[in-house]
Amino acid sequence: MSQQSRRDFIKMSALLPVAAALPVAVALPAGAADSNTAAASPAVSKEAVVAKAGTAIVVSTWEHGVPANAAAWAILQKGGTALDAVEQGVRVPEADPNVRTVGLGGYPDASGEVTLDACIMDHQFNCGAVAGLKRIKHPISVARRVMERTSHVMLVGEGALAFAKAQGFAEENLLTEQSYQDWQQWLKTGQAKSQINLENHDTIGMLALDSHGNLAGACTTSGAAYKLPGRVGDSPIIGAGLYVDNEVGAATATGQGELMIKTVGCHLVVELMRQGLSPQQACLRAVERIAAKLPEARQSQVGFLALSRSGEAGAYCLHSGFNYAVQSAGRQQLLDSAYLLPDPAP
Ligand code: SD4
Repeated sequence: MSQQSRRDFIKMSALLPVAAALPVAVALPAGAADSNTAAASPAVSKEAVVAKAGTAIVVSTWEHGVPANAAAWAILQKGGTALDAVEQGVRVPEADPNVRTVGLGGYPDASGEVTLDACIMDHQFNCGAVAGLKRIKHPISVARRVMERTSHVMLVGEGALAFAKAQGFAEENLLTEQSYQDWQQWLKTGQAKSQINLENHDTIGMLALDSHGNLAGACTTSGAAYKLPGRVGDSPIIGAGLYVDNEVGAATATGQGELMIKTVGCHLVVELMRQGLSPQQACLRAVERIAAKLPEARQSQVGFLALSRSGEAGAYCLHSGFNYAVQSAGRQQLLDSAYLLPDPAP
């Protein structure tokens, strides 16, 4: 969604009295992989999104989750693993230069360098992560190699790049002409701080349950636009931007990563599900915790997305404007997340 259309969407949502309580569903035609289809008339859904028992489901953050889910679904419907599905799924926005917050074409840091954060986790607590990775288009696949070929969980910066190159990943320029122009414009405005706000936080987090009953998750981002060089958000941090416990469920997050790090947000969501809350209730409780404890919550966006081991999905966010894509057998949807707080004054 463009910044303008998201602003319009935020304004529009604020006028809908029921929006804070109910997810709004946009049913997509079977096989649709184009976020433009989200313009179809929305319908209101009171039902939890649940996959049929024993069948697969994949969920992911934002509109670019729709084509990402389609790639993941191609694996899941053939009986493939959730781990393969989430890796292949999030590679779609990583490779798309028009997705400005993930992979190629992502917003750079304040020095003009595109640096990427990603992590992946399977159903057996195996996990891998990279942070501050430059010049490699698919950080999620490097994260998987960290998980499978090293005894470590996370590699950062130059070490992560050296590892990626040793693993055969090609170096390439990730700063597209558009991202360069936008960075130049930002420099002219003389803003010293990184920019992350209600319109600028479209990390992809993806969670899948496969037909073998196993969960996996992936999260990948270019992080906060024009961040201080070296800044790492929640997205590559296990427990903050992603967590999977196959006995309970999985959660991923989008938004201002510092808030998820301070609350270990995704671990919190999974632990709340362990106590018996539904995915949506667990996401709500985590958002409420953030709103109660962190004063910056008033001006920041945070969205959690969760999937239980029985295939029920749910989400909650701080402010209006977060949506998520769901794909299960015969069903493809883009849902507006319920939200907690009124939008901050402009
Ligand atoms: C971060 N959570 O780096 C990420 C930013 C983002 O959707 O875009 N989230 O803080």
